Amino acid sequence: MKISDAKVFVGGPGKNYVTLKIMTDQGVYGLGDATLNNRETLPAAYLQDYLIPNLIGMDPRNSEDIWQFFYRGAYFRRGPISMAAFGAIDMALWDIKGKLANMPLYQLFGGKSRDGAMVYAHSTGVDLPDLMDSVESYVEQGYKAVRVQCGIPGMPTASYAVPEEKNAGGDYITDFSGIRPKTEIWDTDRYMRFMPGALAEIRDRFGPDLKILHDVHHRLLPREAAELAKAVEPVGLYWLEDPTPAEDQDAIRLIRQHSTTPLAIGEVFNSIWECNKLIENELIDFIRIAVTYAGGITHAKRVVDLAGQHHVRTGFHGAPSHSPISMAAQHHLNAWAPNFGIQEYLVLGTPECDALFPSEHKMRDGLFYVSEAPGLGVDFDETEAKRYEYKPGSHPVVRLEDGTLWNY
Ligand code: GCO
Ligand code: MG
Repeated sequence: MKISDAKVFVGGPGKNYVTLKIMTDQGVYGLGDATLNNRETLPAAYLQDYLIPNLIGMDPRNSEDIWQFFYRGAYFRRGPISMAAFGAIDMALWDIKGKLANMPLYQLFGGKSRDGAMVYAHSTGVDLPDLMDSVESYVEQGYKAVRVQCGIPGMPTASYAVPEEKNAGGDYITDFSGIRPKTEIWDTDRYMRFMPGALAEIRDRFGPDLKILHDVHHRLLPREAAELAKAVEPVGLYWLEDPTPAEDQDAIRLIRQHSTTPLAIGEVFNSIWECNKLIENELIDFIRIAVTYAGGITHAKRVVDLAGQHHVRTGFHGAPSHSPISMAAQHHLNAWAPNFGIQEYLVLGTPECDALFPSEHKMRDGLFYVSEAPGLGVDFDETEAKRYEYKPGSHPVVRLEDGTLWNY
């Protein structure tokens, strides 16, 4: 059996999804997602210029050897661009494997450990009452877990994941007005004065059962993060995410020494080599890698297995920049993983998105149920895809009030 062709599509409804389709000489095809948010043309070029010409003629069943060929064979290893490109190939090869076996992917991992897998939604508000309304609407829809992000009184601009004004809608992460980013202004003191009390009010209003998550998005210094983690202990957060920039892993040790608040980190990691020490030293509670950015199912599964030996649960990244293809790969891992924790899930199910990526996967009452279709269980409609093209966009950049550049 041989790979006969592979194509890359960039575009989608309100997102630049990078979709890979691998064809075989036996008619079976597989799908992968190489979307690297706001840098989408780069994994697409890596696929087109280097990986696909090597892929043609390979036996698609040898997904492990193909992964090793691209990873070890690249010489310059890792990094988000190459790992997203390998990740898409790997997902597509697992999709083919599942279709050949006529089994949904979770069966190839070892079957189901649960029926519905818990997801969390993003609630956000320009201020606390606005955020409370947003949480309320998710609770009413049956969600068991929500991430809460709130506008900070006196902050000069909206900060991470907070709309500029009420009901602004739109995409709060990507600005599609061009390559040059807009600027957000950040003030740690205002954040630190406000956030612990706001989280406590959310807990009081919604009671003990709701799982509350909060993403600091890399904004604090290690000592500040330890102070926050300690201050929010009475709230009983499900997790505190990315309290400090992920490059400095000793910072996590400092936070850990001062607080028992559960820590989640890893959405920007690309390999096991960035999280093995954090996991082995049991410094984190949740590992946030994404199947796309961490080299596909083959590599992500190694991280999940290592994490399982150290009481670290999964909390795969699921920002809206991931297409339903990589989300399906994660949902299959979630159905299987004995150390599954939670899945970040943003409702992708617009009619346009469903038309482009048809599937039978279902979300109900805050739990995700994978379909029984073979492979990933998601298709890709190439006719629909013709409606979309690449639109340049950017993440915002963050500065302090005096102009110093900070972490987005
Ligand atoms: C999350 C993430 C995202 C990132 C985004 C960047 O927890 O979902 O922090 O919101 O900001 O993926 O492209
Ligand atoms: Mg995050």
